[in-house]
Amino acid sequence: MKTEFDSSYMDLAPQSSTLLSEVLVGLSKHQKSIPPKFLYDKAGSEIFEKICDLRDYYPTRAEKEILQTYAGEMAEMIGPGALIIEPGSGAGEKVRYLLKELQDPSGFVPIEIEREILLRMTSELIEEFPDLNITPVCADFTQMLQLPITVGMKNGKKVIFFPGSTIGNLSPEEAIDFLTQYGEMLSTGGGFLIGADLKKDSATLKRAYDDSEGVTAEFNMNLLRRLNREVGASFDLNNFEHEAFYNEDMGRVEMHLKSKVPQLVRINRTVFRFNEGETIHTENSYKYSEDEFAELCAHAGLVLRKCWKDSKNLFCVYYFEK
Ligand code: AVJ
Repeated sequence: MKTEFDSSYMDLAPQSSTLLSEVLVGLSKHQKSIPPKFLYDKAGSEIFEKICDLRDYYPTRAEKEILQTYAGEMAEMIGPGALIIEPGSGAGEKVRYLLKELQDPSGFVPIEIEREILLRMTSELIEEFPDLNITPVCADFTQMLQLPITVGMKNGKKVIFFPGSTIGNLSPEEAIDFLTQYGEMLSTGGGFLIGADLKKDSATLKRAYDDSEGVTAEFNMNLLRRLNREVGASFDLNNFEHEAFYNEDMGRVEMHLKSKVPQLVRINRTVFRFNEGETIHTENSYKYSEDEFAELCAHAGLVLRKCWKDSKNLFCVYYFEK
């Protein structure tokens, strides 16, 4: 591992005790649930990369088309000397389109929960952009009140890059809180560049989250494997199955792990009972029309400057200013 960034590396990574306590809380609810961020351990992040290449999963392809086509326009709107902050940067594939076009960016701050993924992408970016000032932060971006203060101390124009429809994982209320909180660190002229999936027919959505190759099923089931390994859970993977559907009333795709039989599952010394057909809700993926999304962001005090869509109108990238 290269060490050029060690001096500025910030490690606020959550401990496995966080995983355990959040899972115990989630499984004690009437509708059992586990926060989607736990889907992205090393194996999960790798399976997610595969999802992004699936024919059935359109969002990544559509967003890349948008970035490829319009990164120049986006960079122009952002202007020179901006600090780019990316919560949940993952493998950091998308930010490259932007970094290539930006005029003298003052730095890049990727924030990622998975340390290995974060450090690997940082090493790659250092090779690719040797002049770029990179400050990797290993943290759960949904939990960190410290970050806006730390990063917010640096003055100058900041742009929060939030692609991939990651914002769709949050409920609208949580999304407004997130935008408001991160918006705190923006000075005037700063902004958000956000990718969000558009509303569309439920068959297309169903296919994207229940793909014919079973990769999304594998992604979802990996969570149980992780819990068995990391918090001593006793999930029998043969007794659960992947389920995904578009909940039109809520405007979101839901992903669940469904118990095929009545069963007991142990985590440490706590025993959880599952009825046949009972589910663990593992993820929401909210879909917004352009107007709905602009209105949501307005609640966080953000003004829509411009947005860009792909040629099939599947996905949208928005630029908001404070
Ligand atoms: C990374 C949250 C944007 O909601 O589309 C993909 C995650 N889950 N397939 C999404 C996901 C199942 C993805 N996000």
